[in-house]
Amino acid sequence: MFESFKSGLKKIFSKGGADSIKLSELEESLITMLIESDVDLDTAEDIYGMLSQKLGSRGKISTDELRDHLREAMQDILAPLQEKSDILNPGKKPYIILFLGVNGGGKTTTVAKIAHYLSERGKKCIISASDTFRAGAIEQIENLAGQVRVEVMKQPQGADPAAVAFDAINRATARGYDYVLIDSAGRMQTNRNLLEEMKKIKRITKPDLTILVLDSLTGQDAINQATTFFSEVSYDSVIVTKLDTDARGGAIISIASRIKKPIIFIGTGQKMDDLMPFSVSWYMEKIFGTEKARNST
Ligand SMILES: Nc1nc2c(ncn2[C@@H]2O[C@H](COP(=O)(O)OP(=O)(O)O)[C@@H](O)[C@H]2O)c(=O)[nH]1
Ligand SMILES: [Mg+2]
Repeated sequence: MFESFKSGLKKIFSKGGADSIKLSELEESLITMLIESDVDLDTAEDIYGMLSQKLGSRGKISTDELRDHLREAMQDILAPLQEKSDILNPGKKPYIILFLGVNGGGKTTTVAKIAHYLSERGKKCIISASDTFRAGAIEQIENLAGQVRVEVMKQPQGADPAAVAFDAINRATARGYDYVLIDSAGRMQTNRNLLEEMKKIKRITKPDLTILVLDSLTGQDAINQATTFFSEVSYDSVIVTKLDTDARGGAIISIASRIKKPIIFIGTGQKMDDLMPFSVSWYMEKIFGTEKARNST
């Protein structure tokens, strides 16, 4: 995971041979490396700006110092976005979670993974199969939910997604379930109908938490599209998927700085267990290596 980010950093740290780096040479190589690792330009420039402020007017810096300052700068960007609230103790029953995101991003898989995560911890869930648009979507969620033994509320393809969710909420309320997890459709951002459909789902189900599911591999364009499109449908937090296949790893930083919502979980594979709560220290360890991570935080 994140191999090219790690090796890019290593290259920066080994610049200047011995153990010190000329600042004049750092700006271009650092920003280029960050961009190549999928950090967006504004954020890359911010990181360099924070770094150069920490360094003041000195002309040279040791690699150890550079590493520490860079860690701090990146941590400053990420830290405010660490989720504090606990999804396991929401204080309301049933707790309604709506999942949004573009097609192929990993929504349906993530809904099933979250259902698995919660039911393994003794919580009773029902999934609403509210992607009634895409052929095969209902079978897909039924199949995944079957694997993790979670109930699905469904209607035939083409049904009103909000009506399915409404049924799921009624059932959960009647039976004292803890969570309703609502999958949704995700056609392209330009599709006004989808936007209206999502607004309607939100209006009718009044979710307690709305999660945007983002594929870490789709890069800058996807973040742009997602922010533009979903600015019309508000959401509270983000789950980033496919980090297992993301060698670049900078998408996390870009998402954090551009979207400014807490990243609460990350997807790390196609299996139902491949989900983990996101932690800034875990990410920093992955990027910078465990050795330094133990000393700070
Ligand atoms: N490697 C990997 N694949 C994932 C992950 N999450 C989802 N996928 C795959 O991405 C594809 C699209 O996922 P799906 O849940 O159908 O996306 P949706 O269209 O947003 O509902 C499927 O083949 C999933 O198995 C992940 O964390 N890692
Ligand atoms: Mg889906």
